[in-house]
Formats: sequence, structure tokens, C-alpha cells
Amino acid sequence: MTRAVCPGSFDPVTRGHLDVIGRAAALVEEVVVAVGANGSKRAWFTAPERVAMLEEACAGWPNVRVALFDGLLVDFCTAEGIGAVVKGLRSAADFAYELPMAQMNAHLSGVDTVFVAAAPAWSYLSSSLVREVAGLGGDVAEFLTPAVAERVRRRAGERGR
Ligand code: COD
Repeated sequence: MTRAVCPGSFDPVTRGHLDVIGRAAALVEEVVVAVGANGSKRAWFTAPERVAMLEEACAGWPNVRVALFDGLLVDFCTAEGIGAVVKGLRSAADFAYELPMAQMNAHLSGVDTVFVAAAPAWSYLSSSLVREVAGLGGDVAEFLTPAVAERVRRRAGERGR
């Protein structure tokens, strides 16, 4: 069975992430979306909240499952018996950031990284920009599923208090 891991922080999951996950799901038989539990101190959502949003957003893909991981990504891949990671590339800046990680992961464990080009429509989109715009009162609904947009709207309100 061909399987791949799509890792990330997903704080929150955006339509850019979902584009990459959906395309990975069309390429391999099973995709495991791996949510890094070691979120940054600036995270808006807890790891279980990020998992719940992803499970809802990915419910239409029967070959996609969501899991939490802690520690090294390659250890998660080894434990799952998966040898390939799929990541989205939005820009040369992403490439510069991702290449050494891909090389380190290959060196540490033989896990290979496959990059897919971001959809032009979402190539400027990131979770951090969504948080910034929403936190300052902007409308981010078009970048998110309706359920995620509602959670972001509520969290922005809670953080503003
Ligand atoms: N379009 C396409 N792709 C996108 C978009 C978009 N609009 N937005 C994000 N992406 C891609 C990113 O390029 C990235 O590949 C992926 O989606 C996840 O993005 P984020 O921002 O949710 O997550 P990151 O980049 O913060 O996640 C980092 C990981 C958790 C994957 C990373 O830190 C990690 O592997 N941590 C585990 C510790 C480890 O193994 N460290 C050693 C590394 S060598």
C-alpha cells in the first residue's frame, strides 16, 4: 500500500493545507495528516482542537486520517511504517526552509519528502496570516472551511477580551 504523511502545525488548517492533503490523497492509497503536538507558545488552538478541525475538514476523503505526533517527524513516520512525507511549497522562501529539513529527515531515517507546488490561489496563504488578520478584526472566511472559520471567529473574540 502506498502511504504518505502530510505534517504540519495546522493552527488552523487552511484551504492551502487542504489543497495539498487532497492532492496527496489522489496520489497515494492512504494519507496520514500528522499534527505536531509541540505547538508554539503563540498557537491559537490546542493540539486536540487542531486535530478536531482537520478531522472535520478531511471527512470527505475516506483515505485520509488525522493523528497527533510529538517529537521527531521521522520517528512518527517510522512508527507508522511510512517512508514518504508530502509538503506544499508556496515560494522560494518555503523551499529554503524545507530543503534542509527534508535532507535531515532523509539522513536520519531514509524518509523522503515529496513537494507539491501550492495552488496559485492559495500561494500567499498561511495559518499565521489568518491568525493575524482575524486577530485584527479582518474577514478570513474565504481561506477556511465554514466550521474552521467559525472557530477562528470565536477564538479571535475570546483573545480580544
Ligand atoms: N499552500 C500550500 N502548502 C501550504 C500552505 C499553502 N497555502 N500553507 C502551508 N503549507 C504547507 C507548508 O509549506 C508546510 O509544508 C505544511 O503545509 C504545514 O504548514 P504549517 O505552517 O501548518 O506547519 P509547519 O511548517 O509549522 O510544520 C512544521 C512541522 C510540524 C511539520 C515541523 O516543525 C516538524 O516536522 N516538526 C517535528 C520536529 C522535527 O522532526 N524536527 C526536525 C526537522 S528536520
